[in-house]
Amino acid sequence: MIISSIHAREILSSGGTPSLEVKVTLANSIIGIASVPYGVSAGSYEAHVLFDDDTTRFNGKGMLKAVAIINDTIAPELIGKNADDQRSIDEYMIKCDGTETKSCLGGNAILGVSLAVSHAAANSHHLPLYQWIRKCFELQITDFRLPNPMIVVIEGGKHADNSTDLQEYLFSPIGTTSARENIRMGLEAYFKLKKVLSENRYSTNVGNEGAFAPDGIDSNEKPLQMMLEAVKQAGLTPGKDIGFSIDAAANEMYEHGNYHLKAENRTIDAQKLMKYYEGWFEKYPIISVEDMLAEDAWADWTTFTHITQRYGISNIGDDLTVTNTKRLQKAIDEKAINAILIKLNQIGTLTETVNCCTLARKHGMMTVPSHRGGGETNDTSMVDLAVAVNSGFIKVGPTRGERVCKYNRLMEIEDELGTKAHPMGNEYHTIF
Ligand code: 2PG
Ligand code: MG
Repeated sequence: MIISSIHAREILSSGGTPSLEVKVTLANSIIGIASVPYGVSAGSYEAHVLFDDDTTRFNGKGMLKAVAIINDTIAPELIGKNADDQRSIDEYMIKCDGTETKSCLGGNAILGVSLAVSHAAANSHHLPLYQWIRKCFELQITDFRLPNPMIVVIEGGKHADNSTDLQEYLFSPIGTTSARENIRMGLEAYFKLKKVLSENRYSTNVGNEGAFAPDGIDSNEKPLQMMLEAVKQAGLTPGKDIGFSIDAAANEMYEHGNYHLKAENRTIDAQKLMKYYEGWFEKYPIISVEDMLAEDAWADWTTFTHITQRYGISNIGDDLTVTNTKRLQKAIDEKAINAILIKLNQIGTLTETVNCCTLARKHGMMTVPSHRGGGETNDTSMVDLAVAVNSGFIKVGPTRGERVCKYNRLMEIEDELGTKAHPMGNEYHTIF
């Protein structure tokens, strides 16, 4: 399993701006290929994305510097090493970088190599990536509990600035015992939502993630009303077949200690915002919420976790925790969350991502691997990761190639595992 070459190149991400693809070749000629996404509403504590900052190309967003770092700096160091030693390869890159946020080599460069190495090793062992992740990290998990889909259906915030202040409203289908069927139910309700939007005279154009981005919506609650109507029109039972989820990406609404709701033309403090949300918990079948408060508002997060727990709702950290075990440990200590979003590129190596999932599991927390907003790619490693660690959900947009390939991968895994797979369904809270 000796690495014989590592080659990176600049590719285009879903937003039309560059990203990275890395190919690792082993001495036995087996290859592993991975590409790296990045976010639009990235949290401040995420691993550094190394862009070129050369304004003559892609407005400075080129990735040729990261490509050169992989080909000229990282590759010579790793050639000759054993691709099976994922942990030591990742640790070696972390050490070479030497910074807290991977600002020297770039989190994007490091993650590209980390993932491509894992794909090469998995291929070499003739194992699907999810099986290899379990094996190489010696995860003590034997069951396969396939994640439910968490499907973005309406988007706003930084992903569609003409729409709601909150970034994402999602359908979380939980009603069937098949990942494939849950995906189907979620998408059928999404199609009905298009009809409901039109009936309410809203545009059905879409945002970054392929979810609807209704123009000129003047209430952040309105999407929930229309989602309820759509689920009913699809012949499904809200809360039983499909729960609702929200990602406020509240940091983007946070201004000088308050939250600015532009669509509603008002600015409110955290207490009022939490009351506003709680009103929704009374009326709608909300099963999980994410980043409902700013990324450093720790005390408010703790208060909010108490509120969500009363309603049996998962309070998910994303920008708050950035897949970082240090921030997750703080969140555990402060009881700030009870579930965590997982994004490989937030931390920058497969090893640290798996460590974060393991810490979350140890504390009974559901993990939710997620796509990225504007700079997504066709890479499906996040799905294999979700299956490897028995995540409750995977969060992905409803349409567009770079999103549906994640659902297609999940369905492929379900087919492959056959009766060995037990989809999460409504047991997503439980850690298996
Ligand atoms: C989020 C993500 C994905 P972005 O906030 O959860 O939807 O958005 O990748 O833009 O940070
Ligand atoms: Mg988020």
